[in-house]
Amino acid sequence: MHLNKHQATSLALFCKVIDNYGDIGICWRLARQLEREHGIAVTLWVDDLSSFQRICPEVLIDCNEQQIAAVTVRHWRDQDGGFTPDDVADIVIEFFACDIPPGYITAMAECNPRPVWLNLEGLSAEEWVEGCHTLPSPHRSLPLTKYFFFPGFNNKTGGLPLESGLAQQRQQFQSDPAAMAAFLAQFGVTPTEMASLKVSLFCYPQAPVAALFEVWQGNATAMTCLVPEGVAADAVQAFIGASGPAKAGASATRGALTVRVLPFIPQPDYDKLLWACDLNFVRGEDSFVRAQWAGKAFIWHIYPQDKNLHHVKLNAFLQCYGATTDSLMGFSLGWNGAEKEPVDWHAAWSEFQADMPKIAIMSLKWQEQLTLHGDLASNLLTFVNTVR
Ligand code: TRH
Repeated sequence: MHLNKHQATSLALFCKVIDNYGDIGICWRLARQLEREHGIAVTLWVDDLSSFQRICPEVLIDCNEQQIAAVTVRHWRDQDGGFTPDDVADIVIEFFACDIPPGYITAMAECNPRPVWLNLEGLSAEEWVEGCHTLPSPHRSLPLTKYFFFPGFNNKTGGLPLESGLAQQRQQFQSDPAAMAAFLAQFGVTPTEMASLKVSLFCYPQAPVAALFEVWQGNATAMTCLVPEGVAADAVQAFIGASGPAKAGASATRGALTVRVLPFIPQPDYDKLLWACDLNFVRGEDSFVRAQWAGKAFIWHIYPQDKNLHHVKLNAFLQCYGATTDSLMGFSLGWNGAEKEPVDWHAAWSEFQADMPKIAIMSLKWQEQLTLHGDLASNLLTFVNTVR
C-alpha cells in the first residue's frame, strides 16, 4: 500500500464503530472541522461505512477510498497490510483506544520526525479525567509515545467539539420562525404541531418512553414528540397502533400528544431539529453535546455500562452542570433508571415542565461557560504543537 503524503499538515483519524452512530458521529465531526477550519489534510479510517452512511448519506458503502467534504475517507477493513513512513500522517489519532494496524505503528516508528500520536478518549465529567488528560504512554518496544486526550467540560480537559460560527447559525435559525416551520414541515409537522410544545426524542431502548407518553397524552399542554425511525420502537409502535415497526412519516394523536416518526436525518439537520424543539431527549455522547449547544432544555440518556458504572458518570455530569433544580435532577435520574424508588412520572413531568423556562436559561449560561474553554479541535492542535 502506498499513499501520497500531503503538503499540508496531515492527520489520520482511526475510528472503530463499536455500535450505533456516536463513534463515527464524533470522528466525522472532528475530521470535517480539522479540514475546514485548520486546513489539515485529514484521512478518516473507518471500519463501518453503513453506520457512517446513516448520518452522512453521501458515503458509498462499497468504496475503499472516497473524498467527502474534502476529507479522505478510507474503509478500514482489517489490521493487515504493510505501510511505509510515506503513508504515515503527521498527526495520528486513534479514537477510543481502537487498535490501529500494527504495520502502521511500525511505519510510525520509522518516520523522521515521528508523528504525534494521540488516543482520543470518551467524554466524562468525572474528576479523574483531569489527571489523565494529556498523559504520555510510551510504547513498550518502539520509540513512540502516545498521549491521552480527553474531551471535557472545563479547562483541565480538551473541551468539547464546537464548530466556529455554530452559535450564530443557531441564533439565526431560532430567530426565524418561518425557517424553523419550513424545516419541520418537510417531516410532515403541521402548523398546529408547530405551535405545540415540541420534543425530540433520541434514547436507548431501556428508557421509560411508554410511561411518559401516557403522561403527555393526559397533559393540559398540547405536545408533539418527534422521534427518529427505530428509536423507542416498542413504545412508538404501540402509540401509533401499527402492526409492525413504525416507519418515517407515521404519526398519531392521542389526547394532547402527537407522536411523529422522522427519518434518520443527516448530521447537520439533526442540529436544526434540536434547535427547533423546546426540549430534547438525547443520548450517548455526540447528541448529548449537540443538545448543550442548542441552548434548550435537554434530558440525557447515558450509554448503559456494566455494574451501573454509567450512573456515576451521570451524577458527575449533573453535578458539574449544576442541575440544581430538583425536577431536572429527579427526572434525569429516573429516566436513566438511577432512582431507588419507582418514579411517579406524572409528578416528575409536571415539576419538570414547570421548571423548563428556568432550565432553558440555565442551559444558555452553561453554554457560555463551556465556550470559555475553547473547542476540542483547536485545543487538540495546540497540544500537538507543544509535544512536536
Ligand atoms: O448513537 P449513539 O448511541 O452512539 C454512541 C455509541 O453507541 C458509542 O459506542 C458510545 O461510545 C457512545 O454512544 C457513548 O449516540 P450519540 O453519541 O448521540 O451519536 C448519535 C449520532 O447520530 C450523532 O452524531 C448525531 C447523529 N444523528 C444524526 O445524524 N441523525 C439523526 O437523525 C439522529 C437521531 C442522530
